[in-house]
Amino acid sequence: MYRLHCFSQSGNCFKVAFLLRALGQPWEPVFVDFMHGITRDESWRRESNEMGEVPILEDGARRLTQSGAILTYLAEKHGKFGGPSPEERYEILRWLLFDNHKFTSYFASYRFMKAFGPAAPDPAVMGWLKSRIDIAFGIVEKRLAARPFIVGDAPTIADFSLSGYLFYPKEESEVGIARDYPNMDAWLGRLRRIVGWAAPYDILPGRRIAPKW
Ligand SMILES: N[C@@H](CCC(=O)N[C@@H](CS)C(=O)NCC(=O)O)C(=O)O
Repeated sequence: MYRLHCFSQSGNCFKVAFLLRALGQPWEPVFVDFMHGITRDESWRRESNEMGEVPILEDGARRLTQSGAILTYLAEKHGKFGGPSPEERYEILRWLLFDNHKFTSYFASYRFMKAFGPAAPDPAVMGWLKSRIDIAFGIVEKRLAARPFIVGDAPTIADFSLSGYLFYPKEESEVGIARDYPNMDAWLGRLRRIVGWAAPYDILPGRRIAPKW
């Protein structure tokens, strides 16, 4: 049985949970009290992840972190969603890196400050992040005009990675995907139809928090 260290607000955790479900693999959640700062604790870092981050996936004695590495591990191990050829696998890696650097990272930071931050967000910081989101989302929107999934005709872990934060309620970010990004909106609809998909707050542990700012 896989064990996924996670919490409900984390789209990075959702990426892994969604893949485990789509692969039909049983897993149990291990709740990480991120909102009360556990991942900044030195002993947590020593015992769980020196990078101070979730998700963490336990597979027996093996412990993996970084959602991109975890998705790659699971796709290879279970022979699904990892791309059939070396060319596709490099293409998937290219999009995982883009996602971690520019797509998820800016959007997740923006949403966190808007919905869960300890103080009202600084408009200058939010404006800068939003400009970076607009560029990254524009790139994916254009990409999806020509193909149903990020790498081609079938879903891969690149789709699980890029979409991880986009299934959360719009009120948490006020970024209107349905209004501004029709190709992404249709793509999210296709991903929702993958057997195993469920809304993040229905499958990840931890209390739901109303958006604060
Ligand atoms: N690139 C990492 C990002 C993970 C990440 O930033 N996780 C958040 C929770 S969603 C976290 O633990 N952040 C702690 C921090 O940034 O200090 C991944 O994809 O796993």
